[in-house]
Amino acid sequence: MSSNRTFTMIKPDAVENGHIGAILEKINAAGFSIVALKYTQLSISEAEAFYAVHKERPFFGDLVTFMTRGPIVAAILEKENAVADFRMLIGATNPSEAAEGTIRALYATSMGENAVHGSDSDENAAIEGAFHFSGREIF
Ligand code: 3AN
Repeated sequence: MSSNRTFTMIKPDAVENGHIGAILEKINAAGFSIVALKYTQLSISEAEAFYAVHKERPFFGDLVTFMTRGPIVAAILEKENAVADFRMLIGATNPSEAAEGTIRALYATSMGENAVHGSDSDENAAIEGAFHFSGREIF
Protein backbone atom coordinates (compact mmCIF):
# COMPACT_ATOMS: atom_id res chain seq x y z
CA MET A 1 0.00 0.00 0.00
CA SER A 2 1.39 3.40 -0.92
CA SER A 3 1.72 6.33 1.46
CA ASN A 4 -1.46 7.99 0.20
CA ARG A 5 -3.56 5.42 2.05
CA THR A 6 -4.66 4.99 5.64
CA PHE A 7 -6.76 2.49 7.55
CA THR A 8 -9.75 3.23 9.78
CA MET A 9 -12.33 1.44 11.88
CA ILE A 10 -15.66 2.87 13.02
CA LYS A 11 -15.65 1.34 16.50
CA PRO A 12 -18.52 -0.50 18.28
CA ASP A 13 -19.61 2.61 20.26
CA ALA A 14 -20.16 4.69 17.12
CA VAL A 15 -21.90 1.78 15.37
CA GLU A 16 -24.21 1.24 18.39
CA ASN A 17 -25.02 4.96 18.47
CA GLY A 18 -26.01 5.03 14.79
CA HIS A 19 -23.12 7.15 13.51
CA ILE A 20 -21.86 5.01 10.59
CA GLY A 21 -23.52 7.17 7.93
CA ALA A 22 -22.49 10.50 9.47
CA ILE A 23 -18.86 9.39 9.89
CA LEU A 24 -18.59 8.06 6.32
CA GLU A 25 -20.11 11.35 5.13
CA LYS A 26 -17.44 13.36 6.99
CA ILE A 27 -14.71 11.11 5.58
CA ASN A 28 -15.92 11.69 2.01
CA ALA A 29 -16.48 15.42 2.60
CA ALA A 30 -12.85 15.72 3.76
CA GLY A 31 -11.67 14.40 0.39
CA PHE A 32 -10.93 10.76 1.19
CA SER A 33 -11.94 8.02 -1.27
CA ILE A 34 -12.98 4.65 0.11
CA VAL A 35 -10.91 1.94 -1.58
CA ALA A 36 -11.99 -0.94 0.73
CA LEU A 37 -14.99 -1.25 3.07
CA LYS A 38 -16.28 -4.01 5.36
CA TYR A 39 -18.90 -4.44 8.12
CA THR A 40 -17.50 -7.08 10.45
CA GLN A 41 -16.87 -8.07 14.06
CA LEU A 42 -13.47 -8.80 15.59
CA SER A 43 -12.96 -11.99 17.58
CA ILE A 44 -11.04 -11.72 20.87
CA SER A 45 -7.90 -13.21 19.31
CA GLU A 46 -8.15 -10.87 16.31
CA ALA A 47 -8.49 -7.80 18.58
CA GLU A 48 -5.56 -8.99 20.71
CA ALA A 49 -3.46 -9.34 17.56
CA PHE A 50 -4.55 -6.01 16.09
CA TYR A 51 -3.70 -4.16 19.32
CA ALA A 52 -0.65 -6.30 20.26
CA VAL A 53 1.46 -3.12 20.54
CA HIS A 54 -0.67 -2.14 23.58
CA LYS A 55 -0.62 -5.54 25.33
CA GLU A 56 1.39 -4.35 28.34
CA ARG A 57 -0.82 -1.27 28.86
CA PRO A 58 -3.31 -1.27 31.77
CA PHE A 59 -6.25 -0.61 29.44
CA PHE A 60 -5.50 -3.57 27.11
CA GLY A 61 -8.18 -5.91 28.52
CA ASP A 62 -10.86 -3.22 28.40
CA LEU A 63 -9.79 -2.28 24.87
CA VAL A 64 -10.16 -5.88 23.63
CA THR A 65 -13.54 -6.28 25.38
CA PHE A 66 -14.77 -3.02 23.89
CA MET A 67 -13.53 -3.67 20.35
CA THR A 68 -15.15 -7.14 20.25
CA ARG A 69 -18.53 -6.31 21.79
CA GLY A 70 -20.25 -5.52 18.51
CA PRO A 71 -19.72 -4.92 14.81
CA ILE A 72 -17.27 -2.41 13.37
CA VAL A 73 -16.78 -0.85 9.95
CA ALA A 74 -13.25 -1.30 8.58
CA ALA A 75 -12.05 0.78 5.63
CA ILE A 76 -8.99 1.76 3.64
CA LEU A 77 -9.01 5.41 2.63
CA GLU A 78 -7.07 7.20 -0.09
CA LYS A 79 -6.01 10.83 -0.23
CA GLU A 80 -2.73 12.69 -0.56
CA ASN A 81 -1.08 12.74 2.90
CA ALA A 82 -3.76 10.31 4.11
CA VAL A 83 -2.31 9.23 7.49
CA ALA A 84 -1.66 12.73 8.85
CA ASP A 85 -4.78 14.29 7.34
CA PHE A 86 -6.99 11.55 8.74
CA ARG A 87 -5.47 11.94 12.24
CA MET A 88 -6.39 15.64 11.97
CA LEU A 89 -9.94 14.76 10.89
CA ILE A 90 -10.51 12.34 13.81
CA GLY A 91 -8.93 14.49 16.54
CA ALA A 92 -7.10 13.60 19.76
CA THR A 93 -7.40 10.15 21.40
CA ASN A 94 -9.16 11.77 24.37
CA PRO A 95 -12.38 13.32 23.01
CA SER A 96 -12.28 16.09 25.62
CA GLU A 97 -9.03 17.23 23.95
CA ALA A 98 -10.24 16.70 20.38
CA ALA A 99 -10.56 19.86 18.29
CA GLU A 100 -14.04 21.19 17.54
CA GLY A 101 -15.61 19.58 14.47
CA THR A 102 -13.37 16.49 14.55
CA ILE A 103 -15.01 13.06 14.41
CA ARG A 104 -14.02 12.25 18.00
CA ALA A 105 -15.25 15.63 19.29
CA LEU A 106 -18.60 14.93 17.62
CA TYR A 107 -19.07 11.21 18.25
CA ALA A 108 -16.66 9.81 20.86
CA THR A 109 -17.80 9.32 24.44
CA SER A 110 -14.54 8.64 26.30
CA MET A 111 -10.81 7.93 25.93
CA GLY A 112 -11.53 4.21 25.62
CA GLU A 113 -14.68 4.49 23.51
CA ASN A 114 -13.50 7.02 20.99
CA ALA A 115 -15.60 6.22 17.92
CA VAL A 116 -12.87 5.73 15.30
CA HIS A 117 -9.39 4.35 14.72
CA GLY A 118 -6.84 5.97 12.43
CA SER A 119 -3.44 4.50 11.55
CA ASP A 120 -0.49 6.38 13.05
CA SER A 121 2.06 5.76 10.24
CA ASP A 122 2.26 4.65 6.62
CA GLU A 123 3.83 1.39 7.79
CA ASN A 124 0.98 0.65 10.22
CA ALA A 125 -1.62 1.70 7.64
CA ALA A 126 -0.29 -1.02 5.33
CA ILE A 127 -0.15 -3.64 8.11
CA GLU A 128 -3.63 -2.80 9.41
CA GLY A 129 -5.19 -2.69 5.94
CA ALA A 130 -3.73 -6.11 5.14
CA PHE A 131 -5.02 -7.43 8.50
CA HIS A 132 -8.62 -6.78 7.40
CA PHE A 133 -8.63 -7.00 3.60
CA SER A 134 -7.37 -9.39 0.94
CA GLY A 135 -5.94 -7.95 -2.28
CA ARG A 136 -9.18 -8.55 -4.20
CA GLU A 137 -11.16 -6.51 -1.64
CA ILE A 138 -9.03 -3.39 -2.21
CA PHE A 139 -9.87 -1.19 -5.24
P1 3AN B 1 -5.19 6.42 18.79
O1 3AN B 1 -6.41 5.57 18.55
O2 3AN B 1 -5.52 7.88 18.95
O3 3AN B 1 -4.07 6.17 17.82
P2 3AN B 1 -3.68 4.78 20.62
O4 3AN B 1 -3.17 4.05 19.43
O5 3AN B 1 -2.70 5.32 21.62
O6 3AN B 1 -4.64 5.97 20.21
O7 3AN B 1 -4.65 3.81 21.44
C1 3AN B 1 -5.41 2.85 20.78
C2 3AN B 1 -6.76 2.77 21.46
O8 3AN B 1 -6.58 2.35 22.81
C3 3AN B 1 -7.47 4.11 21.54
N1 3AN B 1 -8.20 4.46 20.35
C4 3AN B 1 -8.37 3.91 22.74
O9 3AN B 1 -9.55 3.21 22.36
C5 3AN B 1 -7.53 3.01 23.64
N2 3AN B 1 -6.80 3.79 24.63
C6 3AN B 1 -5.64 4.47 24.44
N3 3AN B 1 -5.23 5.07 25.57
C7 3AN B 1 -6.16 4.75 26.50
C8 3AN B 1 -6.32 5.04 27.89
N4 3AN B 1 -5.43 5.79 28.54
N5 3AN B 1 -7.41 4.55 28.53
C9 3AN B 1 -8.31 3.77 27.88
N6 3AN B 1 -8.21 3.45 26.57
C10 3AN B 1 -7.17 3.93 25.90
